[in-house]
Amino acid sequence: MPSTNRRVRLLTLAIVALLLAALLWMLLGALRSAVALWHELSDLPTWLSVSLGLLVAAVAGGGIWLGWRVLHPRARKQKPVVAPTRPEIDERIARLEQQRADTSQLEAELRELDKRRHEGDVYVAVFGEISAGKSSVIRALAPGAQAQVDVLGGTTRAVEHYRSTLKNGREVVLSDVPGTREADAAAREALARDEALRAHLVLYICAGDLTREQDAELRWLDGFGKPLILALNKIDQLGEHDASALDSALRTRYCDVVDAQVLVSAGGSEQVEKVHADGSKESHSRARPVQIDALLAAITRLSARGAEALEPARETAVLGALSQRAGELETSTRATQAQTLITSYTRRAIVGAMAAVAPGSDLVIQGTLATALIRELARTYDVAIREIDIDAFLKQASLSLRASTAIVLAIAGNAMKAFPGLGTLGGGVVHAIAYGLIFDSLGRAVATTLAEQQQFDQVHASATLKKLLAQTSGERMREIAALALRAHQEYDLK
Ligand SMILES: Nc1nc2c(ncn2[C@@H]2O[C@H](COP(=O)(O)OP(=O)(O)O)[C@@H](O)[C@H]2O)c(=O)[nH]1
Ligand SMILES: [Mg+2]
Repeated sequence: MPSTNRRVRLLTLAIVALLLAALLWMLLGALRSAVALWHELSDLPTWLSVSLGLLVAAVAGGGIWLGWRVLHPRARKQKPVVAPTRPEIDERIARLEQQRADTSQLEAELRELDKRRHEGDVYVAVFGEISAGKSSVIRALAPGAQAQVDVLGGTTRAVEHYRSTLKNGREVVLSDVPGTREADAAAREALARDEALRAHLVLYICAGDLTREQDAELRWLDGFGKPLILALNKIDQLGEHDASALDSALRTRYCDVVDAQVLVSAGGSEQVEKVHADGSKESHSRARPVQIDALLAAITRLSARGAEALEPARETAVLGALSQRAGELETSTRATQAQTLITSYTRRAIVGAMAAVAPGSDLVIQGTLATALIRELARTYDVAIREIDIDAFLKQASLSLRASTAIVLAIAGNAMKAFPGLGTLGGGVVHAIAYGLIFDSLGRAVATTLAEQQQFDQVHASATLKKLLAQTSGERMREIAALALRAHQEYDLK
């Protein structure tokens, strides 16, 4: 007797063969129509056949072009950043403060925003890879200026500010984010990005073609709508021909992104060796010639409108970044609040189980307690939740729990063996730990759903609950065991 498997395969083969035959038939039909059309066209007057031919070519060309555009979407210009208003940010920070979140960094950023607005200076952030020549550019633009070190936003890493007067008399503050060690590259980059957001004008220094990351960075900076200058440094190293080729390649790529592109040679210094007549050698450092006139002109032109006119784009950038950071703080604050709730209810569930005169052999969720936990979690996450949905969810959870009672009890039993001290507490403790595991899992499952979906999705919560009940990582079980031990001690004292 042929197996069902074989029959299914034979049937599939027959269907595939039929489909292929149909496809071949259609292709032949299309070919025949095309040949017939060709004959008919050649009978027509020339002007008509040429027009029809052109029409067919245009339709075909259009189709190919459409396909190309769908497969190769053009790199779009960065969308402008949408920032919240100042009162919105103030309100969110006040709310976070009420929830005892650490808002000191956000407040420091707001203070810095206000401080720079009141000062009225034009801030120019000098941005670029390590060794691109940022510090050299600053030395060339502001010879002799002393660094003022600012510690911003509570970070211990510093941003250096150099005050300088341009040739047109405009006073600017140039900012540099120093750092040379690979180890702190990520922190330095984050600080440099924040400083670019706080500036009125951004000067992007590169010393060669841009990498994919630098390209993304430049486009990201453009999204804030502030004047952006791309300066290709170290052109003395490139030679005239290569410098001009790279310059025009960058111009083609970034004409929509930057407001000015200049070639510079910031100088720096080099070691030169002098050979004396007696053959002895002497080495000394020599300053390279500086070429920054085009850069000076670009900064002068783009800062001509003054700090006040450039302020709105700066404020948008800072408020946008603040909004994102406030969002991260809101998320972590809620997670902490939810965890505190879950721990407190898990403890209550454990105490309840220990106090029960005769724990049942089935594990049924303690309904009142579970309802209260879910309601409090919903309040934490600002999600409206209906009583009827909580009831339905708990009913479903109890049913699937009943089916896995043996597993949960086995896990609790293993925890007892693994954590010294629990074993001596007696039989009821296994149930107490099982309840602890159930409440901890229930709370985490509901909190995850609320956090990820901003709504109470029962199906998602049930699936997460099942996963968490089976997942008994050492750390979680240790916490639950510790709660059980403490609850037992307190319960015994009564
Ligand atoms: N050849 C050449 N070297 C430069 C130029 N500008 C800077 N440098 C050198 O590049 C290296 C890094 O410069 P630096 O300003 O410290 O870069 P930063 O890390 O971006 O601040 C130093 O050795 C400089 O002397 C330039 O225009 N031409
Ligand atoms: Mg430097």
